[in-house]
Amino acid sequence: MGIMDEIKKAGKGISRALKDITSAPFVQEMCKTTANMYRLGWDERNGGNISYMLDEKEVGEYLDLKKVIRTIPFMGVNAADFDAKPLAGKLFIVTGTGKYFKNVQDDPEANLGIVRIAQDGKSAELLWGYKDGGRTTSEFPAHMMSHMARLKVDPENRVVMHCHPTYTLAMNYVHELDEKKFTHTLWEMCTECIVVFPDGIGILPWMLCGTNEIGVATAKKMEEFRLVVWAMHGIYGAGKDMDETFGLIETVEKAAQIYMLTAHLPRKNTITDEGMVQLAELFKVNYRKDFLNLK
Ligand code: 2HA
Ligand code: ZN
Repeated sequence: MGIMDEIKKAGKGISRALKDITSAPFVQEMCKTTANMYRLGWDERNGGNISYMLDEKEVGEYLDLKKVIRTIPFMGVNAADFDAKPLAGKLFIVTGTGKYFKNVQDDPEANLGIVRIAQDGKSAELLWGYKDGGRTTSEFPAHMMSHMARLKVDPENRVVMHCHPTYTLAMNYVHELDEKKFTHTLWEMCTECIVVFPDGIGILPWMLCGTNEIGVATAKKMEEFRLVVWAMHGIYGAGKDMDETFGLIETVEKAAQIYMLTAHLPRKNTITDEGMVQLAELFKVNYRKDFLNLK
């Protein structure tokens, strides 16, 4: 066999060795999570988006990382205002703009994409997915800025998730949108709330979504909170993996549901602030003491 044949054979060997991407744990996790979120009614139509930072070595088992399908410019931002350079070279699996969570599981390659942030921090290189010409979520700037903000305070952060959970949204219309009061009300609704989100909930006033401005404002809150409510729109969560991030939003939504089921009824009982301190101490969580009303 000549040298060229050997090279060709080796090349084929490499491509044959790549595993089936649709069976990759990170694709499966995206499918299962979007399906769960849809089932829970948090992501009607094209509502919601997820971005999940991936390990390059792991993705390399499934994709040829040198093969860029196309370059995707960031939407909703002026190139001059937005710079994702701190994430240059990082890989993300991201839900597509205009795509329905309902459909992800049946066709992940059309509804999801794997992108690498370009060296200039101004665009994303598509490595897989968006097979019908799709692009990253319209909230990609908010996601990338949130990743940058969370990584500064928690190097293990990997996931940013946005959705429209029903009771959390309902609560936005009837409860004061004050971070301390909103968090405190939710902490009172389920015993485990202060343990699950001891850092509380940040709140942004209603703002135009899909813009650089809401991305900047979200990221600023993310320096302090893993959960940020977008008033009268939805919620952002961030965490080290899909379960943690989903669990944060799920716990807020459960508490908001209890609130909405009881807010119009005379309150007979409550979890006390002293009780919450005992919980936080037992589970050794660093909680927002200024969000309690301690004597
Ligand atoms: O992707 O939820 O905020 C649709 C949205 C925008
Ligand atoms: Zn939304």
